[in-house]
Amino acid sequence: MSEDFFPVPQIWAQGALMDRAAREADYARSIADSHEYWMERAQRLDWITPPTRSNDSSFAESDFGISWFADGVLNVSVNCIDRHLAERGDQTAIIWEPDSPDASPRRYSYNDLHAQVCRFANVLKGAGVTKGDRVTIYLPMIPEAAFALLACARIGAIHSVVFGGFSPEALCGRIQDCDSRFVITADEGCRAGKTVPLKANVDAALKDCPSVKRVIVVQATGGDVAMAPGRDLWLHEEAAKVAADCPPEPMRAEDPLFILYTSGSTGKPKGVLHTSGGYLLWAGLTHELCFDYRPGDIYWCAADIGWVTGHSYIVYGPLANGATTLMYEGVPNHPTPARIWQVVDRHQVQTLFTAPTALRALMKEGDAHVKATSRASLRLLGTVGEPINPEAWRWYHQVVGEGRCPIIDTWWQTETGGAMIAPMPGATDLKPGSATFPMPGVVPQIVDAEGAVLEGAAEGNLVIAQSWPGQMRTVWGDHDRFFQTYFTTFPGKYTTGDGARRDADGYYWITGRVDDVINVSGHRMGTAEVESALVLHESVAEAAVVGFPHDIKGQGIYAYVTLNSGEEPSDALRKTLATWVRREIGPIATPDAIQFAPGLPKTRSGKIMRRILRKIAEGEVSAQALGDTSTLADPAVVDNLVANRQAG
Ligand code: 6R9
Repeated sequence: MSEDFFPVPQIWAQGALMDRAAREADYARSIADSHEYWMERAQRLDWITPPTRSNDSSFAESDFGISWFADGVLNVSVNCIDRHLAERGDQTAIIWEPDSPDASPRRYSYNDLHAQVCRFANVLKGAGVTKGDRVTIYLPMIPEAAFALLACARIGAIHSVVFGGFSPEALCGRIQDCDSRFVITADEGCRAGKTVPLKANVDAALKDCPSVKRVIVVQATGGDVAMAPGRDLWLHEEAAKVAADCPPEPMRAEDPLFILYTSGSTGKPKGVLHTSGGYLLWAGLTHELCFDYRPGDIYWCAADIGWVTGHSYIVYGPLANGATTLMYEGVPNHPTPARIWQVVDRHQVQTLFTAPTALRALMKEGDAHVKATSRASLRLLGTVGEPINPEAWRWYHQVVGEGRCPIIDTWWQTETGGAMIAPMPGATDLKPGSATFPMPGVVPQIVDAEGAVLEGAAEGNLVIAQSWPGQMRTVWGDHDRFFQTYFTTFPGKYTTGDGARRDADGYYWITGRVDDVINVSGHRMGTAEVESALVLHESVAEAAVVGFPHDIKGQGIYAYVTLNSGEEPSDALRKTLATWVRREIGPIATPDAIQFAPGLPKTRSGKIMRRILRKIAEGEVSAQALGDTSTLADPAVVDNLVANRQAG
């Protein structure tokens, strides 16, 4: 890894929110005077009843529970909308850039946002949604996606957003898991010039979800879709019938705000639950600290609302801070690799927040597409989702930002609600590839396999020693799974599932997952999920899935498949299985390579030795690389695997 050093750039050296000394002092206070610190920070929100309590959490089994600001009462949508109206009602809250560069962008002021969200909230109420109900949202990147989240928050409904790229099967599972009776979708989505049949996918999913009573459909493309009488409602028709004002529901700080499903090392995705007060505070605070947002800035987080980054840094964080947030319907490199930079110029974006996988894809197309645009408005460049390789970091810094913008590499997870380890533009000297230092109140530790805390320069498992406001509160419907998954590997600490190194200067470097989770284009994928999908196919007896290095995606999906006896391996079957997984989960889960394996390397106790499968997928096939295979039940299996390796 690179050990280069990039001091705070000129444009941030003065007038930044915090300089280095201020950041250090703020952090020290957040730990030493935690209660006072968080009581003060809580004032950034508008409370109906201000909290008197701060952190009441424990990671110990005996009194396990996460709770912040428990006696406070607030409404999240009021904090994101109403409280800004007096001062900036006419300021743009959301800029929407459509998929096609030929279509017109749309702008919504905070006043517009208020009316849109209130109407949407009244439509939901009219459809029978009440406080605490789960509402599944399956939408493309259109403004109504932001309105839908905030409309749920306004009436105290719990939203569960399902990424628009997921299949009907995946959608169905997520609707069933949280027993959702309401779905919000659109006729179709539009991405990279192609339409996505969202309503048709919902119809397919709902065949196995009899609990769903109402489907609210946004007219996005105007495409022809079937509407089930008595179940499906057009949003625009219903919105015309209701008032443009909707009184906000008072919510306790620990009332649920949303569920978001994410992959873990076991088969079934987990419904990560976030609550109202702590989450919003964390999203807003980290948005302010990491991006040093200034009134008037145009801020663009190029994520999808289907992932936590979209929740925290397109919607909740920026809107809580009264910012102007840009939502982009399309993909960064369509219709040309210059598209992302053209959008920057078109809207004079100051802050751009994207993922390493997008940068690698754009980098491959050459610098000319970047240089054909101005990008003079840019002051800060953010990244999230996976470790950024120093080469992509440098390209982002030198070619995109022309050396003047800091790279804010934010490490965090769906579970953490917002950034945990990240630079601040005025305070942090950067090292390419390092997420640098913890946010206030975050106590990262590096522990060895036995859980011993390593001090100073060290490498090992990354854990967090105490709670922070944005921490997830539970796994929906399975509190024990929450405890077992995150707090038992290293008792008394939150296990992140990531490995990390801390260098002699105290900088943190995330080295990637240490569990069976892989990161494909910044999307989390449990290998077990792909395996479960494969073994559902009638020809498949057993499957083992591992990640392997991929130039653009970061990691690709490599599947070893053992067929049922009598089944013949063939290229056609390989294609069938790839399509099968795609249909079961979604395009992001499509295997990049499928290798038919008469047998998998197993220990005598029947455990698959993934270490060996990973090495072979990586192309490391020497006896030395494969290591000790003597504990395998049948060491000859390995020779067959090596001989039949697929080029990923
Ligand atoms: C926000 C988000 C979480 C996993 C996480 C880690 C990886 C995210 C990273 C990063 C290195 C960064 N990850 N940001 N690794 N540097 N800046 O991505 O949430 O989808 O839950 O993924 O992504 O492995 O554990 P989520």
